[in-house]
Amino acid sequence: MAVFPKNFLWGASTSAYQVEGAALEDGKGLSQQDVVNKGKTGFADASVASDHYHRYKEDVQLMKKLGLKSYRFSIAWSRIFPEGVGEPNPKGVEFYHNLIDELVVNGIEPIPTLYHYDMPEALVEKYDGWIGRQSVDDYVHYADFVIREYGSKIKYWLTINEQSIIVQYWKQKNHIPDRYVNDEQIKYQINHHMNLAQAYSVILVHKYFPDAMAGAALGYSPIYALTSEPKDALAAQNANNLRNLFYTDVYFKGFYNESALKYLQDNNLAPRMELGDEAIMKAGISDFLAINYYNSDAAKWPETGAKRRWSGVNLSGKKGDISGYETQPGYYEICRNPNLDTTDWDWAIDPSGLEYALEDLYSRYNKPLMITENGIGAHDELVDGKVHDQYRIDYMSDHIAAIGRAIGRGVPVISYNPWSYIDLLSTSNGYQKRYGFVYVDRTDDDLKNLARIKKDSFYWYQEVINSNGENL
Ligand code: BGP
Repeated sequence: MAVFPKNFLWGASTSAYQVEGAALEDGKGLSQQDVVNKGKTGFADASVASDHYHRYKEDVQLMKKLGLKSYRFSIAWSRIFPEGVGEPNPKGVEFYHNLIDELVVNGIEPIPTLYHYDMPEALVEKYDGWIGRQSVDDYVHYADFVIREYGSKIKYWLTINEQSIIVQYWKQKNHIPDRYVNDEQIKYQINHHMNLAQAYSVILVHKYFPDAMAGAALGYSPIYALTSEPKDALAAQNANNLRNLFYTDVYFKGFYNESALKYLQDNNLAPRMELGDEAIMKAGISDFLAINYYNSDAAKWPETGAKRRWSGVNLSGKKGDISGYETQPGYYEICRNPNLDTTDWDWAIDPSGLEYALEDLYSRYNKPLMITENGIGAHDELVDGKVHDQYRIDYMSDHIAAIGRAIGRGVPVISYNPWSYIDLLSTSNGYQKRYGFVYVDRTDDDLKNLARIKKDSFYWYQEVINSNGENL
């Protein structure tokens, strides 16, 4: 049974600072990720990454071989405006024209993301980046230029990548000046500024290119109740409000989820808003939602007297090393789901969760959906010139089957752009955690030759695309 529509956009994803390198070349300014990643010990930084800036033509040829119908990438704000504002950098502007043209000529739909964690460092120095309200105007200046410049070649614009994850891991995803590091309200303030920026970019796409569509790419994990105890069901609902609907309600209704906002207000965490902000959010309603789906979560009712705790991480790649789970007193506590296996980084593997998310989101908002990330981070090994990544094939084939089932029940899914097209700088573990269909021959401390090597999953995905999702 052919469930995937004929024009389904089989694709893959990357982001600028994780793949491009050339961090200070051809006039590019530093981004906050160039700075944040320099501070991580034991991992590569963003200065060379996968050298895509110099090898984009070779990379696009490989994409063509793979059979990609779409490629999701991000535009580095600091390549276009090295100081964040002012005059555009011609070489930076030219690079994305070249990349987009190369994709189009090879029959691959370019899907650009305007912002993927990489605020220009100059604006962090000037007014603390997204913490400062000026960031909204400067983002609009950037987005206005980029949308006009490339818009005639673009059908789908992704506005901001993963506001939810930027809130959850605000210190890793932003260069936070020292004086704010204990101020947890700041993350919701950053998010509020991003909501305005994201709404404005939707408005700009509609203004200049009424036939194009725009939406955010959201890190999205459905949340199950740990047990059938009614209190656990309530906890799961609360967690869904604060971790998911807090974003999607803004994108599609133009206002914050009431339960989540009230909880933040009661705990002095709510964003400060100005008169007229809601009108901006309402004017910039998204055309679709793109989700980055890796795992589901579970929640239970927190114990009386439980203290607030924020999300922990696993930075070792050894199962069980996660440093803790989020607790919001009187609201929810996130916990491990005993029914699911996890990756080496403790991310629960749950294809049904993707099906659940697609159905839930479509029934709430009735807007088309894209999958702009999905995949498994692993310690891939290059042996005799080959990478046998059967675990990646298993992971993706189960997730694609889940998408097929959701489509079969009427959910309009436009694309599948798994993470990642090629190995790149993992946000948490450099080159020790790989995601690509294409192996890049380098390690964190040895650049080697950066050669591109097709993994087993490359050949498998080629056949998936070729059969339009029939042969998994
Ligand atoms: C998403 C990001 C990506 C990517 C991916 C995997 O949150 O949008 O940029 O890196 O997660 O995360 P990690 O590299 O930490 O494994």
